[in-house]
Amino acid sequence: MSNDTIQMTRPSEDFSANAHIDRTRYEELYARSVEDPVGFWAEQGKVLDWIEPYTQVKKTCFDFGRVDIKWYADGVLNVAANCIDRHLARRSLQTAIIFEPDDPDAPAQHITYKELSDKVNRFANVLLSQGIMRGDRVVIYLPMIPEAAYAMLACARIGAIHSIVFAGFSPDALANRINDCGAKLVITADTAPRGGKRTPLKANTDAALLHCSDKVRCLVVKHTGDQISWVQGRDVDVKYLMEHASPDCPPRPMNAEDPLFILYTSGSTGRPKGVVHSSGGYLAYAALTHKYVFDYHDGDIFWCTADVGWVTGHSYIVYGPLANGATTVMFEGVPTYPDAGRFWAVVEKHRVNQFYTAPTALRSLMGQGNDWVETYDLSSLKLLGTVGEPINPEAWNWYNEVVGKGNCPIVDTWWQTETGGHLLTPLPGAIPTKPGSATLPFFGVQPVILDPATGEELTETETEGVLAIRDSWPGQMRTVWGDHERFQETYFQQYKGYYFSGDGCRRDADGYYWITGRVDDVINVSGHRMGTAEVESALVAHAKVAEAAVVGMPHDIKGQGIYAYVTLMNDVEPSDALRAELEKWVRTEIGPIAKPDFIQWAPGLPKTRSGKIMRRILRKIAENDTTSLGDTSTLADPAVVDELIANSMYRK
Ligand code: 6R9
Repeated sequence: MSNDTIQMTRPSEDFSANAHIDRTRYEELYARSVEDPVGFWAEQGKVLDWIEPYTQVKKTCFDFGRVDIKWYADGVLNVAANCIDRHLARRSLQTAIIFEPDDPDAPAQHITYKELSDKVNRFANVLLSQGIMRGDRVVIYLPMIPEAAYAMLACARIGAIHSIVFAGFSPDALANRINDCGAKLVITADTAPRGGKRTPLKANTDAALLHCSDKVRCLVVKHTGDQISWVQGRDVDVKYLMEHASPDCPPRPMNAEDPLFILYTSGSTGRPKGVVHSSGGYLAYAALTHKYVFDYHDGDIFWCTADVGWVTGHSYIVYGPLANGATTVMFEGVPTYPDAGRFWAVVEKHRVNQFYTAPTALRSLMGQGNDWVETYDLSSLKLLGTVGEPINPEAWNWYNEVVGKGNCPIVDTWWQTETGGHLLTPLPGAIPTKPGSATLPFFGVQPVILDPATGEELTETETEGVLAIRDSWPGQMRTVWGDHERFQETYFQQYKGYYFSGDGCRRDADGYYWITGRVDDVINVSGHRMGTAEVESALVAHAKVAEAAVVGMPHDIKGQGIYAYVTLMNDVEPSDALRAELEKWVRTEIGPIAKPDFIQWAPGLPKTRSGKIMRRILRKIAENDTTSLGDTSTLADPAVVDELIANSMYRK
């Protein structure tokens, strides 16, 4: 037995006996899913209701230059009808969405499937009245309020493509996304309460729209009633129009491959990419993973704490749960407001059964002491999940013992915006877990570990390299909006014949996968992806900055922090005031999540003779690991490195 085996936590017999999938079933189904993917997915696609059933199941080509991914291509369905209408016969009075507001004293809302249907139909009619048609793009810039789900489903109902922009992003970031996808309409709210503070979403949208076509209209949800400015002829009060709209809007039949949404995500180069997801394959995959990975049973209360601005919110607050007729919690607030017991207060209040969050939140709560957890009755919990970044064993054990009381399996789910749903994850009734490992693949997923230098598949069980996926799964992204070339180059060029994830990975003697983090220039700050290139371009856009290089640094709570090396213009003197100014600048250029944790003044950056910045060295300095800088012989000026080390965050 390997050391890794010793730390295994097995699901209890009770849990396995009641789970959808136990060990035998997992092995059987997994084998079938990779030996006969067409047969397997033909069967699984029945999780949805189809207006026209599919006869073609899978048509995928991973050959570089001709990458083409299609699932259920001749099937016709409507995503909103699958998330709402088909449940009405049995569940019209069941709660679909529990809305828990930021203010703990404000009442929660229980929105039934019937009410959800009413709201979404009206919202869809409002969109139609604004001239939105099938295939048009609609940007959603909303807080975590039920209207965000109504807006998504209303788009799906009429065949419009939504693109949600996280409410923490700045006006510039919003404008770039509106322009990139050519949106006709943006949906926002007056202001967004979060942790007792308010974000001026409408004012941000006003600022963004100055940089967009004057044809873009703006629907406003009056949520807080805060004072906002109003542009006649452009701005529209959604709630008012919904009251006057018909509660009946027939769902539009859509092809399985019609895009459902675009979601922008950071990559290692250039501007964020618009990841495009399909209607049929995406929804089937979100529904199946939600059911099996969280072992969701009828009547359970499911809570995913993500924001709908990220893919986790798309797949596991809205689409997966609602496709399964579940009750899903939407939480407007933050884990630490009004105090560090908020998550657990909400679990107790709504009798939550499955709870899904990010390691960064757990690490920040862990530091506040166990009393915050122990005050509340968490006996409703059956399962816990994590997503977004590797979880350190210390946080895993705390989650398991203090939150789960040793009774709840933990699913550590590895996936990406691009993958639509979970790829590596334990199935809780089937697979023993190890703290920090995403364990084994979901049905139909064929992970491979490649040698980063040669691209060869490493076939030994115990090995380490980069993680790629052989073949396709229905939830896979289909393209980058407006740039299929970029899609191919980003994911299929470096290692031909595979989808390349950008993550490093180790496989242990039991065949378990351990994600070691990104191997590209993407950093993961509190589970949010940030391209170093984006932060660099924001910094160099400042008049006093000549050059900037950004890398990740270890951070106790956030997992990774942002470490920026900044070279100032010749006549500019460094100062603490300038440091604060640059931090503020990045916040307004991109958003608060991109604010550097440390800015180091760098009179020079380590460059090769051809002028390429040697990021490897900058990473080592930011990690305070300067004993093994590796080969520095190609540096144009080695003295630069000593100077940077002497002035690093750790030496000051
Ligand atoms: C769903 C989501 C994707 C990147 C991914 C990886 C990291 C996500 C993880 C994990 C270790 C896990 N990541 N889940 N790393 N263990 N369970 O987070 O999507 O925002 O696109 O980020 O997040 O590095 O490549 P996205």
